[in-house]
Amino acid sequence: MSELPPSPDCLPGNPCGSPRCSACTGGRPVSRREFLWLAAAGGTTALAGAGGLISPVWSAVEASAQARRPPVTPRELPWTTMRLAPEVRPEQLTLRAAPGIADIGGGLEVQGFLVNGSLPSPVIRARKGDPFRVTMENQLPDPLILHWHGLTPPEEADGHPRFAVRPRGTFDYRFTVENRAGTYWYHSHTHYKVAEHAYRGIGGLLLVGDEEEDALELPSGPREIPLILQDRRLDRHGIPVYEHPDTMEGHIGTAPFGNGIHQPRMEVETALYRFRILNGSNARIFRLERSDGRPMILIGNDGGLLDEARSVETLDLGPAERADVLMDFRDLEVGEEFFLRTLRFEVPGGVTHGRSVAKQGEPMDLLRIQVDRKVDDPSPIPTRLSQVPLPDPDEAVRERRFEFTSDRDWSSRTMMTHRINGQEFDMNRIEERVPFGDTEIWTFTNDNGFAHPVHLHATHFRVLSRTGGRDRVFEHEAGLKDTVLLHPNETVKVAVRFTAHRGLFLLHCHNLEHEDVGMMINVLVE
Ligand SMILES: [Cu+2]
Repeated sequence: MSELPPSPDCLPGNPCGSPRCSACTGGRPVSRREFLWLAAAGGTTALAGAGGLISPVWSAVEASAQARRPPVTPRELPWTTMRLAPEVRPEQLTLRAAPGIADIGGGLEVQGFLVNGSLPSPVIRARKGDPFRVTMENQLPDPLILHWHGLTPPEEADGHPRFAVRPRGTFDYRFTVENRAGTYWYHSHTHYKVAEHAYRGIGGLLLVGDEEEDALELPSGPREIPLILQDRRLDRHGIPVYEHPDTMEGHIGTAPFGNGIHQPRMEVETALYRFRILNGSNARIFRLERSDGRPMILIGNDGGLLDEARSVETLDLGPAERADVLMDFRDLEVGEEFFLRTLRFEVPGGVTHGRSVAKQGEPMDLLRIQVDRKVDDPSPIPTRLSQVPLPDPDEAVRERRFEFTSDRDWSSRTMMTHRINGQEFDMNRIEERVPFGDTEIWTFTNDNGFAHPVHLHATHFRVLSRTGGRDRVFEHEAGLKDTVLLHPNETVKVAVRFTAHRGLFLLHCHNLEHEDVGMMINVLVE
């Protein structure tokens, strides 16, 4: 293979992460195809490399091993008991990201990118006020930096892509957890690689508790279920693949995954459960409901606990959004089963890529829930939950507008541009300067055919209004949010105030293919 030059954007200590950059790939061209999930052939990882770096390649051995596996249709594969990720504390913690073999259910083991060997990545359980002392070791073939999504650490610990460390590098995170009780998470923020890293398995929940939450005596232990919902595409052997990433809609899969298990199932008692749900998909929006027709009791979202519990029939969750939900199984009988599923919905004004094998808004059963044991559970369902520190729009001193636009661009490598205010992400350019402590009104608009989950680092915002499109603010958008779903033709207004730290942070689309293509800008809080 021919040698590639280093990318001019790739600077020492500031790797660009491009698959076309020699410094980031070990000097050999790396095609998208080489980043497929790989079938595990006899436990070998089949990693080859150049320049001292490892890069996964689809070796002849693996290709033939895969060819021997009989083709399957996803429906032939069983529903497999879902595992829960191991829990770790954020003190003296090492998170090692490396290629590894993971069981994805149905008798299949595949190679993914794992944190501490686990799919999904470990659940980090922290308390407000905890010291957060985490060392990330990067044993991936790519540069890597982790972002603590929803936490508000200082700039140097926020996981800006300019801090990505090269393969075999490490990064130390040191800060104090200042956030309210809530369902947060962590994922790769390596520019150009966010989508692929998430798809291959880098990503875990980060659950913060505090005294206000303790007083509610919410379901815990085996009745608190961290749940990462994702979709992936399977090849004809049932292996997840990340092929032809769709830079228009983003990569939408055809198969449901819960905590890394394809077609997950779980057994429950006749009790009250708490589900900490993350939509960890690259691009798929879920409209969640219980197939048994019973409501879910929403107690929290991106910004932590809500002011009071809300009974909801359905929940729209875009990529990166979270829902903290109580599910009451106490009036079910042993033997009953139902699904947590996503309903069919239309994205008004939405465009579907003609070549897509999967479409946004198609229905899918996500998690099969079976009642296997009768117990007595007197747990109360709390109504009042929390004092939410909301920014007051009447105190706003300034307004800003952010236009999310998408266009075809045949001259670009990705064929598409996704931009904010006409800008494609440049690591070294500051688009917005925001005074620390000021309340502002930010307006997000989207006049093209794709949904954009809009995510802001370093603070949470309050959703004030949505006009056009779905034309309302939903129950699950009460309280504080760090990600808000912007459908085509929608205008969403939020109240924002940065009170945690000054520094350089990000505003971006959390459709991961859109983000990688450059739908991201730098925001300097000063
Ligand atoms: Cu987007």
